[in-house]
Amino acid sequence: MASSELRTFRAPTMAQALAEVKKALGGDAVILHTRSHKVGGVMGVGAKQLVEITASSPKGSAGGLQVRVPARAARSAVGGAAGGTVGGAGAKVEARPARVAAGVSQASGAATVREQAAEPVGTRATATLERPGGRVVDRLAVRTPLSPESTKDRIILEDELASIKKLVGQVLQCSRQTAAHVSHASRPGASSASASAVLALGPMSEPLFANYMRLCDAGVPAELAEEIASDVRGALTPSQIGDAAVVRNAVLTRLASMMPVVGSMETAAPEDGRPLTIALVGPTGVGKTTTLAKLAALYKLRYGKQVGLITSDTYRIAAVDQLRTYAQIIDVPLSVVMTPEEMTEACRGMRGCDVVLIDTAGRSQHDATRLDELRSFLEVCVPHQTHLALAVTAADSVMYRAADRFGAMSPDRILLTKLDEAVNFGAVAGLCRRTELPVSFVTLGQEVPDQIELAKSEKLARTVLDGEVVA
Ligand SMILES: Nc1nc2c(ncn2[C@@H]2O[C@H](COP(=O)(O)OP(=O)(O)OP(=O)(O)O)[C@@H](O)[C@H]2O)c(=O)[nH]1
Ligand SMILES: [Mg+2]
Repeated sequence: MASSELRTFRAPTMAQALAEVKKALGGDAVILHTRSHKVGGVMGVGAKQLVEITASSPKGSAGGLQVRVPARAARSAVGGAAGGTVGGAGAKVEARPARVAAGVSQASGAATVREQAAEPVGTRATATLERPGGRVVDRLAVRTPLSPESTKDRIILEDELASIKKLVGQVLQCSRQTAAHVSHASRPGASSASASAVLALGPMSEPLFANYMRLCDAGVPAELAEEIASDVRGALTPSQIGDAAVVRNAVLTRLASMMPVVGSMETAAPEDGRPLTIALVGPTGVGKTTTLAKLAALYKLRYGKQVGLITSDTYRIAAVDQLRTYAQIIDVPLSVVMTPEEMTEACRGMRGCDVVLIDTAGRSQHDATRLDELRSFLEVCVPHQTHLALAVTAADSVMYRAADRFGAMSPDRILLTKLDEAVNFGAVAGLCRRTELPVSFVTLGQEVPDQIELAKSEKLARTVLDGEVVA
């Protein structure tokens, strides 16, 4: 190629320089060299970028650089065109979209600039540059500006942007979920097994994920939260799973189903002819005596039943006085027993009552001897109902341990106390799953005879999910 056929074009941008090339040498001009450098300024300050292209007309291009663009890169660079693009070693080529795309000049072995039909662009690609001998000399960054000229281009570009936005959103959500899972897994009490189970759940819709995290924050055991999320995801359609209200309802329903309740205050006389005999057991200070007084008042005042009270709590000095005061206020008889034999006797003495309520001494779940002793009292009075009273204010692990140890008393229901003081309620779901027992009552304050309610699954579920007692 004669040097007289070479021409050098300079412009502030590659696009402008290419335009100059095309204007002077036509669309089939061969690009032999490009470079960009800064000119002017003082010690680099105020210098301006200058792009320089050395090109020749097609007929004198045999010694030029051959440019090969991988098909995929070329497609993304020119919106589907299979041709290559232009440039020289280390060059950046900015071509006007849909107008200038590049192709490999197979015949000449040099890079050429060609006019192409309108092609949507807006992406970036790299091209491998080879000299005619096959040696790779550089990679070419191809960038096309986001300035679509036709409506069609704009629509395609908008579509592409929308799908990129969606993809980025999914990636962000995924990483948020992973981060949340990891932080959840690193909380005290979260087992590594449950952490890996959480991760196995995979991406969730935003509303489902929010509810799932709420359950975890509320203290619902991880495996139950996962079960709920997984069941809800399986039960809802793709459009429902994105609807916050639908997801919340589904989560509440599933959560409620995990917390069965007794549902009514039994008042019918038992078939064995004895008075309906109800015992309350549980750890110290959970509210057994107070709740017993509330129940006594309910049976007597609301249902007009003949009520008798028995207490075996003679360990705490004020315990008997406490119950005696309630008994006097409600106007019901009270028997105090110190041994199982006395318990048998007291039960016999209450045969004329409709309902006999038995208060027991609070026991530490760690005190096996005292627990055995308690059981010996219960064995002789054979309650029709044994409520395991647990304060929701206790740490989850304490409640679970208490539920395990008091299992020896054969409770047939759980009575939840101090909901008014609790800050989260998720352990209730764990308790129900662990014990497979329904909840009988919830208590919501110290006042006798008020502040006791029959437990309702839906209310419990909302209390758990929202973190506050539902009125
Ligand atoms: N905030 C609140 N306090 C309660 C509730 N129930 C009971 N209490 C209070 O809890 C404290 C202990 O109540 P008790 O009824 O004596 O508890 P207990 O389980 O009988 O205690 P022991 O017999 O010592 O094992 C008292 O101050 C009660 O007023 C409740 O639902 N909410
Ligand atoms: Mg007591």
